[in-house]
Amino acid sequence: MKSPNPNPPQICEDTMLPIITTFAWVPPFARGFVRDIRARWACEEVGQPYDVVLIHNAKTPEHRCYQPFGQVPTYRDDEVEIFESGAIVLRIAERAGQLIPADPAARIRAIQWLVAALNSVEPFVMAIAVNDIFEADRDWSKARHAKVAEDLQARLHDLEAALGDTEWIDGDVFTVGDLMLVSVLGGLRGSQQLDSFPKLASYVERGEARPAHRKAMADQLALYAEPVAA
Ligand SMILES: N[C@@H](CCC(=O)N[C@@H](CS)C(=O)NCC(=O)O)C(=O)O
Repeated sequence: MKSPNPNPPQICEDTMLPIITTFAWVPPFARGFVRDIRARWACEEVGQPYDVVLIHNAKTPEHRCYQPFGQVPTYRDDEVEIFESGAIVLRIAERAGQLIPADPAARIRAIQWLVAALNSVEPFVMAIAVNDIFEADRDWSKARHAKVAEDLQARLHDLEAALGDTEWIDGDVFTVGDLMLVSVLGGLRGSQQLDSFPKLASYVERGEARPAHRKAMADQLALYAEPVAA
């Protein structure tokens, strides 16, 4: 295995469980939104236990060896160490042979939706979060809100049309595509952005009601309820 990191988190030899790396602490507004939720959720869906390694600072050279952009999550198992939540979810699914159809056409459609979630939907979700939360103190932020919201609404309109009346995005089977779409749309939790899209809103509700999502979310929230260890 090519390991660019001289000090990667070590798989615990007693358990040999995959490791998900995430932040030891995040501000209250970010709790429930940190992207390790995607890896946790995928593990819970396929019944894969995992260990969590907490980091206090992602911008160190050591962590950047592992995640070049100094972000979380990262993931490591007995064969790979990778970053990017999309790649991580795919790895967990492929390793388990679950959440990803065996039929080649259905398989690539599931991957297509995972990529669409990250590449065609998430930028619009992030744009409004960046404008309204991270850059709320800039003098242009309030003026820019309407345009960012308009762009997001247009994208949600198209996504709702693509979903139609199906239970999941490609029919009646829940795949990595749904996991990522629901997770990305979950970034709008607490806003009114889904109010005009009842089908999308129930789709997110269905996804987040899955026991695996509930467990993953509860575990992330429990982590941030704890005082930070030094
Ligand atoms: N495309 C990356 C995005 C990772 C990302 O934005 N992670 C956030 C936490 S949810 C982070 O580490 N933010 C800190 C930063 O960017 O400095 C992925 O999906 O894994």
